[in-house]
Parts: sequence; structure tokens; C-alpha cells
Amino acid sequence: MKYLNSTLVAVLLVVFGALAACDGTPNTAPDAPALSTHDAAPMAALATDLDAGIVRIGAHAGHPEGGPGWKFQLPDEVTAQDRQIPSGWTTFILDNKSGAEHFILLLRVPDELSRITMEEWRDQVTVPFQEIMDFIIDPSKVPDSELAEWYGQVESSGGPGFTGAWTSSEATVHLEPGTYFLDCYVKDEDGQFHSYLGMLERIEVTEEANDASQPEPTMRVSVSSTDGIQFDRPVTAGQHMVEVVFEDQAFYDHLLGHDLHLVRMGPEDNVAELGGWMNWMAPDGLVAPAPASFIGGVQTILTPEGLAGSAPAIGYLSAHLEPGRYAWVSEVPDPHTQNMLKVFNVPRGGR
Ligand SMILES: [Cu+2]
Repeated sequence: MKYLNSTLVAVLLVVFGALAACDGTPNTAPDAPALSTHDAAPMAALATDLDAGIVRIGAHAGHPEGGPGWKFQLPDEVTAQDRQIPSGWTTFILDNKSGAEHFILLLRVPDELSRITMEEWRDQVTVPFQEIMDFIIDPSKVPDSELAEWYGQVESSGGPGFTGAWTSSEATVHLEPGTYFLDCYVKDEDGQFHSYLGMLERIEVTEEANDASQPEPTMRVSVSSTDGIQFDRPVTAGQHMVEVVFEDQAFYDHLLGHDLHLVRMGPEDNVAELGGWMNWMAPDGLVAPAPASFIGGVQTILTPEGLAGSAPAIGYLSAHLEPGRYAWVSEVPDPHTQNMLKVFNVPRGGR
């Protein structure tokens, strides 16, 4: 219950703040460059192996019941056992088989709500968020559903970050037993979240643990509400296991905590445009296609301990880096001013 009041108050403040900011200002879509597919990182061909803590999830166009939309494709090994996976260090491979960006945010519901269904989640979380978005875009569309009171107790538990068209990415997080929803809230051109259009799944993480151990990192990146994104340079070319340390957590103006994403910047890609894209509450924010090529990341891990700053949270991102220009960026409003958009080069040579 601790976050509840602040979250609901923040929803109202932000909605009306956004209204004031958007008043009379036409929203023009950014001139996003076409996503290139040749930058896709070569990934090891790992298949789903639940005992080894590996879960491969597809991202596809099309609603599960037909028609336009988006969906996650859970592996047969998971659907065959009532959508249950073992607990422990778990690597999610997001196989993007579509022309838009996607991610997987794992959201763990409070234990007393562990039996919540997909329909209940959709009615009490997904639809209210869509109605807030619709209202921001068009203030004549007054929301008529309310975000569930218990939503303030849902814990963000990581997952693969933004993953560009026809690209795969890998993120490893430690999962406690519980009921989780897999959500992608990238938006279509008309402001509809992918989750609202069908990109939503429910899994249960069991008490039984997998055999996976904590990954061995080749480099580290830290993210905090005070120091932003910090990392060692130079970053060398090659295959990396990046340890992402969320030193603390905080709620930003968009009601979420910070996360970390890796972007391959093309010669024409604009850093300011990238920063402007990172706020879901902005009408043009998170609307696919993105203004640069995302190659993965680690979604927000937000626990009471993280909010209190008493215990860091750790996740891992696996990526192959060719020489070139990259950026680390967090999905927060105006990341540049928070020290959460850092451009770097991967030089030729190295390992
Ligand atoms: Cu998506």
C-alpha cells in the first residue's frame, strides 16, 4: 500500500500537467529514419531450456484472435506446462519477428492476487492506461475506467529492453516465485499500446529453481537517480555480458522507475530525437518506429528496497558490439538532463 497514494496522485498530476503542456500544440510525428536490419547483432542460437533458465519469446504482428495487433509467442515448453517456469536466474531471449520495436517488461503481482486472470489484468490495468493515453492525445476522451488500487504494489522485475525490428536481444534477471505479466507498451501510430492490442502474457514462476547461475560479466554499467548512467570506457568490440546495476530507484514524471537500453546510432540518427522519444506519456513518445536502432537492455527492476536505496538490483544484458557509435539510454522523460543518455564509441581493434 506504500506506493499507492503517491502513484494515484502522480497519475492525476501528470495527466493534467501533460494536458496543460500539450494545449494547442499540434503533435507532429518525428521524421524517423527507416530501421536497418543489417545491424542486427549475431546471437547465439539458444533454444528454450527451462532447466538452464532460458526462455525464448517471439514478438509477432497480429492479434491472437485475428485482426490487427501484436502478440508475444510463448515457447511450447512453457505453454505445455500451464505457463509455468522455474525460479532463479532466467535469460529471456526476445526474438523480434516484426517491423516494430518491442520489449518485455515483467510485472510481478502481489502474492494475494496471484490468481488474477489475463482478463482481470487487462480490464484493471491495460485498459485504464490506454484511456489515460487516449485522454492525453485527445482531452475530449475522458477515461471511464480506473486503474486498480493494487497497481501500486506491482513490482517491475526487469526483462529485455527495446529490441529493434527483426532483431533479437537477451536479458537475464533473477525471478522470485510468483505471478507475472509480460507487457510491451510500445505504441502504434494512433497511440495504442502494444499491450492493449494483444501483446500481453501471464506466466507463473514456481518455487522450484532452475540450474542457472549468475552470469559472469565482461563490463558493468550502473544507473542511479543521482548519478545517472555510469560506465567504464573504452567499450571494446565483441560479445559482452553487461552487468547492469540499478543502484537505487525512483518514480519519475512518467510514473515509472529507470531502466537501461542499448542503441546503435546510425550516421543520421539524432541524439536529441532519441531522448525525446523515451517518454510514453508524450503523444509521440514510444511510437514505433524509434528514431534509432535499439539492440536490447534491461527493464526496470523496482522493489521496496530499491526505492529506499538500501539494496541495488542487478540484471544482465548480452550484446555483440561491432565498432561504431552507440548510446546508453534510460526510458525516462528528458533522459539527457538526468544524465541518462550517454553516447559512446566502440573503436576498431580491441578484443
Ligand atoms: Cu511491442
